[in-house]
Amino acid sequence: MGFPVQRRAWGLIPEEGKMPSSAKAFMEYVVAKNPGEKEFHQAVEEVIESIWPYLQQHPHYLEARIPERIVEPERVILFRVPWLDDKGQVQVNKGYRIEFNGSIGPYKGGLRFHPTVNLSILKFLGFEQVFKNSLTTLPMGGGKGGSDFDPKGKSDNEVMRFCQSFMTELQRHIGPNTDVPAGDIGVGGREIGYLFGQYKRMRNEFTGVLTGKGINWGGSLIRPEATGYGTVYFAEEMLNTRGDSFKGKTVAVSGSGNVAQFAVEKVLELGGLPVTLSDSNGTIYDPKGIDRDKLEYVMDLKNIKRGRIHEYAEKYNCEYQEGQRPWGVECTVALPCATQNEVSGEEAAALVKNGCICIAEGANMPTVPEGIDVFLKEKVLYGPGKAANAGGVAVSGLEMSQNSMRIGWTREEVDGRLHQIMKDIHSTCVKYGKQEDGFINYVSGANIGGFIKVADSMLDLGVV
Ligand code: NDP
Ligand code: 2IT
Repeated sequence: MGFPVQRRAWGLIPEEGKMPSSAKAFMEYVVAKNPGEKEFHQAVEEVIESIWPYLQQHPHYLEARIPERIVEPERVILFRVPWLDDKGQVQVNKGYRIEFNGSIGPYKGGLRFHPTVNLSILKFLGFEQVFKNSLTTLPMGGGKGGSDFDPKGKSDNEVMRFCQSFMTELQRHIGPNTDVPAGDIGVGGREIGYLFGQYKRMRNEFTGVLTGKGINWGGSLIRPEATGYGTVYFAEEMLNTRGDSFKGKTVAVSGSGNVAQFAVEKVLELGGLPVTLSDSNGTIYDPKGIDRDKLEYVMDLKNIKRGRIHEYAEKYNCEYQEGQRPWGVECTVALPCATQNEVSGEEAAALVKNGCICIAEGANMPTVPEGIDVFLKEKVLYGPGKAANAGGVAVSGLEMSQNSMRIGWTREEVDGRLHQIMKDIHSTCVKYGKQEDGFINYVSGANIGGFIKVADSMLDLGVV
């Protein structure tokens, strides 16, 4: 396309005009440039390996240095978050916002509050978000942020003071047309409220600067449900490709937070039988099924009482597997909805051995690379997070649209759009991931499908 390319030395071996020779060589470059960021390396490697053959067929991306540019965040903001605890003592946390790629729209992505949060984790999440947001069909760039603040055991007032301090700094970097954060682990409706309140107070403007807002102050119906519902809609599409559905299927779900709760709700609606939930302490296994009433109990336990999942086992007299994840139980569908790297290679093999034919990821990067290899080798239906959990950010995009228009759509309207978006993402995965033998490699499909729109936009915008 006549793009002026300045050929520069490649990677660690400065040799004029040398192009990356392999995905492996590219990864060596990424690791050398970003030392110690293992989760970020993992996320990049998955993408680069699957888009590599496509890049060979379309070398103009390589010539314009798109791979090197796409792995470098446009901006990383790191700041101090000082706050006063209930004893009047000063506490200090780290605050982050990664503005990863804004070539197709304002940066968009959640905030995670968890003691494990660091630069590597937020860069992996921001990188994934770039491709995920592209897949949604909506105009959103990719970003992520958060803090190593641990909301567990903190009083409501402490959480509020922390959120106010966090936003006091973050507000200068974000805006409804610049960067629009939302929730993730440890950030739900309560935190979004405190964050929005402080933004509004400091900027004196009522705009759609955050999504996941309360329904009375600019939120969208179905946003709380969207990630869980979307993951199940995506899994249903995958099952449909084999003439199958959720009806009568036993389903293992991990986590017990926002995504897990609404995944269970939608599985029940579609006639499946959810049998597990978990948190960072252990798993409950209820072979009779987590029905509507039990789910209400979990929602109250987790969202209001902020209790632990073992309390479910005591209330409903079922098995509690201390320190275990759910992947040892018999199930036909698995929905990892807790966190990254929560399905090991051995656990992936155990799932397949126990009859699991479909894995759809509500969480981001929950399966380790060896686990993904198992699923692809066994040719089960495997929907990676950036495709399967895109429903959350998709409805965030719909919340932004409603805010811009200052109107609110009905549940049916938003749910209908969400369902259609998940079907469209599935079709994109089929388009770019269907192999000659008919097997759909959703990893390749999602990565290539997500990449093209962002890469082409980067070419259009020049070397910026
Ligand atoms: P929540 O904070 O509501 O729930 C998180 C759940 O996962 C809790 O049950 C938590 O248990 C468990 N968990 C968190 N960290 C760990 C850990 N290190 N080991 C074991 N269990 C853990 O978060 P969400 O439900 O919003 O997020 C869950 C996953 O879904 C994350 O990967 C997130 O990135 C992803 N996601 C979320 C979206 C959203 O819209 N919220 C959108 C797309 C993806 P405990 O209480 O013990 O910490
Ligand atoms: O990982 C994710 O997609 C999210 N946490 C949701 C992001 C958003 O902006 O709604």
